Amino acid sequence: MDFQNILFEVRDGVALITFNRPKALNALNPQTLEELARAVAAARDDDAVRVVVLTGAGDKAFVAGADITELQKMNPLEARLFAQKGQDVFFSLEDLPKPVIACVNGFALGGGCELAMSCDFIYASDKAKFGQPEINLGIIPGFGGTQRLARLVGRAKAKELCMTGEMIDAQQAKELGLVAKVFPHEALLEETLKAATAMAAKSCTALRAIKHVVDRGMDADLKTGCALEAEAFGVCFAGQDAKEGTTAFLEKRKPVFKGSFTS
Ligand code: CO8
Repeated sequence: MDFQNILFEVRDGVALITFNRPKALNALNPQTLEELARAVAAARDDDAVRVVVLTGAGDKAFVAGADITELQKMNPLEARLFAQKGQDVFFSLEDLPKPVIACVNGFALGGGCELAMSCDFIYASDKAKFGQPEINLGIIPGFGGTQRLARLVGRAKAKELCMTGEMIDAQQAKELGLVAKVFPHEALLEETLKAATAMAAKSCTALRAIKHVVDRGMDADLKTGCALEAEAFGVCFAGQDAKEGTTAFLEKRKPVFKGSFTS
């Protein structure tokens, strides 16, 4: 695949997408967003990809936001379309029927924080910093930040972070529920890939069902969410993985899951 601003590699069932503009702290320009959209589609369509990991090149940043050089030149219509493009790409990550882990190795600011929040969960380096500093540029988050941050950390804290532009460290982000785990900086990628590879060996039917039910259930009332869960629980039994998992337990052996994301 022909990419200039990202690296895309697949190993042991895991697609690793690396934002690769370290001189601009991996800021998202229109081309990078377009390449991300193509990489997500490639990960979706390849049965060999069972888990996706996003990270940033270099030692300093995951993604330091939308590219401010580009923002500075935009008229209202261009800004509206760029926001929509980013939101569409981030929704494609949420809609991917495979787990997506954000491996946040440094600054995750503005669009970078919004990108990480569109993943299923975030593993962060102890040097990572999170924030929505758009207020300092005279604008607001445009890639879903006002919405996803409020859903993850609560309305008041989200408003405080967006209104002050304050940066928080990985430990604070973990305490707020934004980050799932914090690792020493040097160990982050290895630990994330280890977790991703272990997840890649699990039932993809069950992984897809968990993602679907948690995401759709969060936007519904409890009874509707539980009804979705019961449906998806039943669907798990339509594939071979449920039989394999329960049988392997009773036979005291490791299960071998063969379900496919596309069937
Ligand atoms: N865009 C473009 N270039 C950037 C960005 C960025 N977001 N962030 C850093 N860079 C560049 C710097 O300009 C600098 O380039 P150069 O070496 O050519 O001068 C290089 O990266 C290194 O950065 P610094 O020298 O500033 O590094 P420091 O370690 O001193 O500071 C910071 C690191 C704190 C991360 C600092 O670079 C910073 O504050 N960056 C901007 C962070 C920010 O405001 N992000 C939000 C951007 S707005 C946004 O994301 C909106 C999303 C929704 C858009 C909706 C569409 C309209």
